[in-house]
Amino acid sequence: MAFKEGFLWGGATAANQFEGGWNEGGKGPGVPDHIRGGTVSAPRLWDKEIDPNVYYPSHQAVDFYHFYKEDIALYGEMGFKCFRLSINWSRIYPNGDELEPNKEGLEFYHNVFAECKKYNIEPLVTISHYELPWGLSVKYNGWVGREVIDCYVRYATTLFNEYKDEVTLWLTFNEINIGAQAFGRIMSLGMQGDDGKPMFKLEPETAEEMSDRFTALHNQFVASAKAVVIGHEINPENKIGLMIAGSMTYPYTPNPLDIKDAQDRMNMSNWFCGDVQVRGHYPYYAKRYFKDHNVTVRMEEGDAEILAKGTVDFYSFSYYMSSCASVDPEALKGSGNMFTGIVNPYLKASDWGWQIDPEGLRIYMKEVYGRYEIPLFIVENGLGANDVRSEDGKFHDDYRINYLRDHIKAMEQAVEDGVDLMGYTMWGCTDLVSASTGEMKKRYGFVYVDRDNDGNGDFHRERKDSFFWYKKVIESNGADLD
Ligand code: BGP
Repeated sequence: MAFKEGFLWGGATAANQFEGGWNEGGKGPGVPDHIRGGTVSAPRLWDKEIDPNVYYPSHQAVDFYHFYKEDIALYGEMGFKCFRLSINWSRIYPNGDELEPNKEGLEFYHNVFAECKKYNIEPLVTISHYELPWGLSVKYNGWVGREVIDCYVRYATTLFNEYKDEVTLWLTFNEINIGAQAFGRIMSLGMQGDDGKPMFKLEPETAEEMSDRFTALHNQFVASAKAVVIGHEINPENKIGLMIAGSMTYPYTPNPLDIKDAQDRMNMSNWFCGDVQVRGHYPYYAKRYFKDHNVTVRMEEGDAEILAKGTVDFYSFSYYMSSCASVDPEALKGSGNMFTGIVNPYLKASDWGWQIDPEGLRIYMKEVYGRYEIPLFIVENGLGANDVRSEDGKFHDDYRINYLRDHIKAMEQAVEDGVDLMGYTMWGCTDLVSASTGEMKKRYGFVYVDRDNDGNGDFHRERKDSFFWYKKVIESNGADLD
């Protein structure tokens, strides 16, 4: 048996894509509440003012806020050991900088954790998953403002104290390395955008803009490190992890220049944040990168000590796809999980153009484990697909089962190779809103939700074929993948 006893099988979600109830229970607006839906070809737009006549996917999302009992019961039925969710920061601190939390918001998650307990499901909580309170975005240009560190620390401390008896597994930030890329400015760093313009900045950044962005990311590093220290003080049982958008970038050819290009990309888009958060200091290659791009990161005295003290307990990551790097300007570009790269001729792509690469998961796990030697946790993996109801009225998502089976097999091999893996939470276990495109049509779930791209549907839930398959996988602790 490859997977150890107590292996944490489950599913993963994020409040802004799942929860809805955007202005209920005292919740304030968050950055995602200002972002419209889109598609691959029509990027999501960022609005300074919320337009009451426009549909914003996060406002209702798939209404976990009202369906949480039903959703968690379905997870119980599948036998989940673990449920990854994020807490919506502006549900707890509506504007982000209040001194006292919103009691009704705290109560909501007590109720959620009580449901989890009924089915022996362990919650894994992301403290911040692309959900900065709008108030902090406006006042400080998001994480660019050093003040946001204190707001985050107050928020995280509230959570550690409040849920001390309910939660011991935490992630400080979702996919923190998205902030190391220009497209992470709004979504990950909560910075202000250009009114009515795409949330993913398409034009190249100036050196000044890059300096702001890397300062914002630095502030997240400091905030995370502080939270790790406090979280351990409040409850020594707490296990607090980082979370990286995991990516494998292969050299497109054996041309040493392609190899160096792939290495540079892996360094700044993947390893950089992990190096800071696991090793407790900036890696050597960051200096050269900052110099080449005229970037000045505004750090303060004492930050280095904080980073060194607040290193994480485990390395969690999302993994969907891989890509290639090439210095050849003619090489064909593909689309992907916010990272784009060169198309790999050995791989097939999903309907959304993400290149499917289970073997890449095994390679990635071995690379990460060799580098850090701390436990890994796969907290996102899955296939976004357009599920169509069959004539018999059901959802026969064998393509999803195939994708998941191949990835679980690869993960099993990595464990056999000697990698220490804590668990696996499949992304979007209940259909939810896509982060990159804002679509509902791009579905990941074991559970179907009646909701479309324009906000129509009554939210009722249905089990897909993959639901019954995953139940068997969990029951057999990964031995039965048929
Ligand atoms: C990750 C995010 C998730 C999730 C997932 C799938 O980057 O952490 O929030 O959405 O990607 O991406 P998408 O929703 O764009 O298909």
